[in-house]
Amino acid sequence: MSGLIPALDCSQLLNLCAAQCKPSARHVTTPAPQVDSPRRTMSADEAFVTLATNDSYAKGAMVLGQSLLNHRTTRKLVVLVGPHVAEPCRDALRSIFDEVLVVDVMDSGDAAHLSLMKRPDLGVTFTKLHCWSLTQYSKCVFMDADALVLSNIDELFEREELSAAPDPGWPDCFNSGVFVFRPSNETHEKLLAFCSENGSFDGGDQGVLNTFFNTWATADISKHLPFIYNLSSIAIYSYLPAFKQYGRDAKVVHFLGKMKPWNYSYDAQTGEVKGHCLSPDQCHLHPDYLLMWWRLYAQSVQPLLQQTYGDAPFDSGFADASAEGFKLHEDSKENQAPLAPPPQKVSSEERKLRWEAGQIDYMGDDSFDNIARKLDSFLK
Ligand SMILES: [Mn+2]
Repeated sequence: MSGLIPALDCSQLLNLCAAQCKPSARHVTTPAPQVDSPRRTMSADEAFVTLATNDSYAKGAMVLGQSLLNHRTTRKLVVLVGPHVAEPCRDALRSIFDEVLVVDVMDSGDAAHLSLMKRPDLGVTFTKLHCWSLTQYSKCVFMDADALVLSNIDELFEREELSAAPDPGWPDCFNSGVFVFRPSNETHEKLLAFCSENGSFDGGDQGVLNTFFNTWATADISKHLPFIYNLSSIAIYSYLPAFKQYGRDAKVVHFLGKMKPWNYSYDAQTGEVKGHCLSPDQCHLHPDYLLMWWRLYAQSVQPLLQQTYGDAPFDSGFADASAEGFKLHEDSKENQAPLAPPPQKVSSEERKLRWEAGQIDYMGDDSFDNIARKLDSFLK
């Protein structure tokens, strides 16, 4: 099953089906990025800031940084790295970012909440709070390393602290994957004190920041960033008609959730992402955005890592026919074979286009049994 069939309730499903009956060919178009753009004239006291606590997130940070460069940002690029990020990764980061700063990981220590969230890795994102200590800058935009920029977003610097987009799960909270802030030692210290006194209601930085900046939801609408500055892949599938209407305006995609683009692999020969939707609960990532991420990685980041690692082995993320992941993918395809329409092989991209054009394969891939199985997997 591809990521076609979203997690919808019955009424949404009906809306969707009605929408499908009209011919519409909405799909994500790839903006043509300017690769290897010359170094920009820079605004020295404003910066985009991201965070990488391990080598995987470092790859994400490299893709994010490169996407900002490709869209010709005029601001500086800063990455905070944890002590475990390997030296060759730091070297690669240095060729994309203006500053690579090592910070100590500051765990929230709130293990109960963290396990509740089933995201034990979230504790380390407390390191994010360090971004307030970057007082060499007057204003910054923080972006998670699992974000990808689709167009120039320098206009975000016209906003004030704390500006952010609503969280798709609870829109009265902001999502802390993209936010505008003003570095300040005073705010930094207040945040740390607040954090140690009150903990975090979700065990992560988003809980802390939302209770600290607790007037965000009501006080000043100019601090609500439009959702297109932090479009989470989960939201795409929970409100597909809105994505069809507004998705083309997306400026930042945020690969929210457990599965990240770097958890897949990429076949550079065929240009296909491998392992997408091996299991239904991993299908949150929109295949077009996932492919965009991997193309950028293959074009600009992997060659950089190849250089900094030299002869030392590293996980390129590229699929190799002999690799275990590839075999797994092939095996799972074989297991699903009886469910698929016999010999005619349709790519998931093609199926999506057909679905969107109202050409739904009711007897095959899009059969009610398949849809029901998909819904069950989300509702269990
Ligand atoms: Mn994130």
